[in-house]
Amino acid sequence: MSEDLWSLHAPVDAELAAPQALTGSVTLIIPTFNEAGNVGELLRRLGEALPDHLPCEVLFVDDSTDDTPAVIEKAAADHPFPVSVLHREVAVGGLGGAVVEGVKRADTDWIVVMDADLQHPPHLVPNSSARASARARTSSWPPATSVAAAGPGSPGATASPSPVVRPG
Ligand SMILES: Nc1nc2c(ncn2[C@@H]2O[C@H](COP(=O)(O)OP(=O)(O)OP(=O)(O)O)[C@@H](O)[C@H]2O)c(=O)[nH]1
Ligand SMILES: [Mg+2]
Repeated sequence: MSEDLWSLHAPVDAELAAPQALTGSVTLIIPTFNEAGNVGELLRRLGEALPDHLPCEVLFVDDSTDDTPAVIEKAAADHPFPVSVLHREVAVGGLGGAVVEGVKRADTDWIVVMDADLQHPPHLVPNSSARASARARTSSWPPATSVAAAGPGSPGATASPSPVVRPG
């Protein structure tokens, strides 16, 4: 299967098919539940994948009962991009509620939602976000903030209000 599900779900468009320059800043929202064994490796892979010029921050929204927040905080010091963790004592809404909480706090142009369990390839984040950005530029409905979500097994694009790209 192609790594880029955008191309599987969106109409083929020469402009969108080509590598794009991403316009704007990105918040990576990563919901976590007991991912202490994965978050260090995930941040390491993100560090390799995210280009220096991409204004990007990582926000973990955590409902864990293990030491995931402490592992994130320790690993965060090793990365050039801002990494923060919001630990919720009460997991209102579970996974979905965590994503909503992250979206509320993000103030960047773009939001990418990805899992912490290493199922979503970080190296697809930059270009997939850029393609969402390009699509927004050619769209008739300019969203103030658009959402690019990373994840396998779900639609590559939705109608509105935001373009959704899933680079996993
Ligand atoms: N904050 C928060 N994160 C959650 C919760 N449940 C799952 N997650 C996280 O959400 C992401 C997706 O969860 P998964 O259990 O991997 O879901 P999935 O990918 O659909 O299922 P698998 O195919 O079994 O991996 C992971 O990063 C989890 O740690 C929750 O209740 N709260
Ligand atoms: Mg998973």
